[in-house]
Amino acid sequence: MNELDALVESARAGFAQATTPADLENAKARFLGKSGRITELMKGMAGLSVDEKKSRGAAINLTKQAIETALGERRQALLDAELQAQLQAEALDVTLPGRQRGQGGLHPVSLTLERIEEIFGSMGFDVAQGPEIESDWFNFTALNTPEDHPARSMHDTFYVEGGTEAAPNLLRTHTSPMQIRYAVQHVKKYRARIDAGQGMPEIRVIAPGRTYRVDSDATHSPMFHQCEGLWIGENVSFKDLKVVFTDFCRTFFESDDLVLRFRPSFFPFTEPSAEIDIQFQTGPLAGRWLEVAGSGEVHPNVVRNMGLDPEHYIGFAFGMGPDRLTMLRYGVNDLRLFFDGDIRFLSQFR
Ligand code: 2U9
Repeated sequence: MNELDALVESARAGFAQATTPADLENAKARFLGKSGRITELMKGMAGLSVDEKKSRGAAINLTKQAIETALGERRQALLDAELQAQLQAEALDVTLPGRQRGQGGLHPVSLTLERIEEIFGSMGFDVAQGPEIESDWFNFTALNTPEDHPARSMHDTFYVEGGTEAAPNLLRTHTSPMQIRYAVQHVKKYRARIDAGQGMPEIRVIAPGRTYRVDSDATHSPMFHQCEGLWIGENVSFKDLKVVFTDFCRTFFESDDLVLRFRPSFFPFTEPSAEIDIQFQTGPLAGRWLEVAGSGEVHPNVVRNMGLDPEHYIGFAFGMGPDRLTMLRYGVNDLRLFFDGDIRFLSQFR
């Protein structure tokens, strides 16, 4: 290989070693720059004859062109590599699923509460909401619950700071205290009319909401929901309770042939009292008696605590667990699923 061919080879090797455009410019300067190898060769022709200059000059020019071609190829190769790297770095996987805007939905128990409110609303019931931290008076005493009743023990009820020993504060164990509050307000509003013997509009209210008891297993959660109802007037009987609650259950479960059973029971705040069982005639739960609520005629002492004369005013009350109604409606067998917060479970109900 002659000296000029060797120079082209050495330039190719130099360019190949350059891995960045800056490297390549440095390599270019060594061969094609002002004091590079080609310039040196040109200067070396000074002592040659005219003919020798002609042929040597032509040979050097060819060499220079070959080096420039090699430089151009390497430049392009570096640009291609840079583009490839950039494409790879910014690669988009168009097969990935798009980012979805999370669609919210109501909790299944909230759906049940809305349903209950709508059905009782259509029967003229007001919806009352109020404090979850209650006084012992509203939660127990006003509801005719004796001082030594086991529900008042710390094993069953969460007591909280802020009260006194004589009047402790607690997390309400049912929503009945809200109905007492509602009834007391109502009676206050119509006091003059009541005292004048003109009567008052009937009290018709439901109280849905969170309640708390020291209890935790597959069918009990320390926080659970309740919805209680109250209808007080001058002539509201157990028959009215049966009609109202039967209508509610048939509408709620969308089952016209649903059968109800009122089983004698006891609650301090109602007398007489009854547990309410339902029986589906069709579907997966058909034939079994399922307990859904407690109920009864409001105890005279409780009517008196509303500020009314139990000789003139009477009515019924009931209490049910929307969590349990939701389980029955959707066929869910573990209450805790509702409160674990697993979105995969909860999003199935919207
Ligand atoms: C007032 C007077 C009486 C509400 C009632 C029940 C019977 C009852 C339970 C059902 C399942 C609670 O959710 S549960 O654990 N409730 O059995 N509740 S009568 O009685 C009242 C309410 C308000 C002023």
